[in-house]
Amino acid sequence: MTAALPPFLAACRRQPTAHTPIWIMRQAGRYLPEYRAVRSKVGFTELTRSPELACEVTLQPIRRFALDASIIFSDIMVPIEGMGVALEYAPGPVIGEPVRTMKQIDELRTLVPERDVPFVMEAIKMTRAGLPAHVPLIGFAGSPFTLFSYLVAGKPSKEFSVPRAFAQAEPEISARLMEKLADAMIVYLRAQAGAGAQALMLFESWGGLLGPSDFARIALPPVKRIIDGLKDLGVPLIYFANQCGSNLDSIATLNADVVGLDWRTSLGGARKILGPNKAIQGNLDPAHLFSSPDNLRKRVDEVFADAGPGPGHIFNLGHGIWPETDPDSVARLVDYVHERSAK
Ligand code: 1CP
Repeated sequence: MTAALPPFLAACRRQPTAHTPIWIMRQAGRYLPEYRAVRSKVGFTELTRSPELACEVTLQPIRRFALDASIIFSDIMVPIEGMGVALEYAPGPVIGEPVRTMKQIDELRTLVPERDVPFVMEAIKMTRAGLPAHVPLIGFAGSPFTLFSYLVAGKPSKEFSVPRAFAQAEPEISARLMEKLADAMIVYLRAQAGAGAQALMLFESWGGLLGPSDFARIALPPVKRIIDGLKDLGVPLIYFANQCGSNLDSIATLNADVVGLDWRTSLGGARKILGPNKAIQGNLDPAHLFSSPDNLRKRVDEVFADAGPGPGHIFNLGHGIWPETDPDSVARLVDYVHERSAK
């Protein structure tokens, strides 16, 4: 007899669950005093390269809250450093030399995860061993367009006008870079699954900057390549589509199991476009964690009402938790989601 799937994995497969599972994007991070204590001793890069410390900060939110999933502590730029790109975190990624020529793309090292970023797989193994059985571990990577945005811009940006202009001016160079990134993320995510990651998530943090036709032409093909390149693993694939409410028609064509949505996008509306074969994840506004306990419950009720009664909803924020958030508010959120959805 096989044991019942943990609620998070069951929801990824749109199976009924005893309660709606919840986890929180950036759940390991600066809003937790215990994370800040670790960070006061080591830099961010060192933290990502130490399996012991990455494991420790990954487990911190799991010890504190009744979360239904864990996400390995790392950053979307870690494999990019593994491909030979020098960068610093300040706190967002700043690239020594932005990548804008075919020559630079050709010179990017072909990622061999076990050689170039072995500490990520070590951290996954240690964390899996330290997690309770009912809390699955999520591995992740950045989407090619999001990674391309940082590589071409060279630093974080609100509008990413430089990479967006570059994608128009240099479509062949752009497509080649994103294709190379897609191939690297396929081997990277496969290695994470091999080390014990039970679901894999792609962060499309900046694809929402593109209008529907550019999104379909530029951002979508390399994502499709990744998802099709992982499907045989049999682990749930989550595509976080930040601010992509206008791009759901093309996202519906992906073979992803779960689509993550931000708070500007209606979960119910998205379900209609995405169809019955995809679960949804989201989408409380991180600002709502600053409201009174009563109002927070009302906002959570609204998310549930929007998502509808069917299975296949994973509760989450619509984007990463803010560093100023009170951890007690997170505890109230997690407990209320469980209580309200208990069957
Ligand atoms: O000072 C610090 O501690 C560094 C801040 C920080 C942290 C905590 C960075 C730099 N990265 C992280 C961890 C991180 N990054 C996680 C941890 C796992 C968890 O969720 O608990 C994850 C999943 C990421 C992924 C990531 N990095 C994304 C995609 C998710 C999203 O929020 O859209 C993006 C866009 C990045 C780039 C990045 N790295 C760091 C920062 C501050 C940023 C954002 C920069 C920007 O705004 O453009």
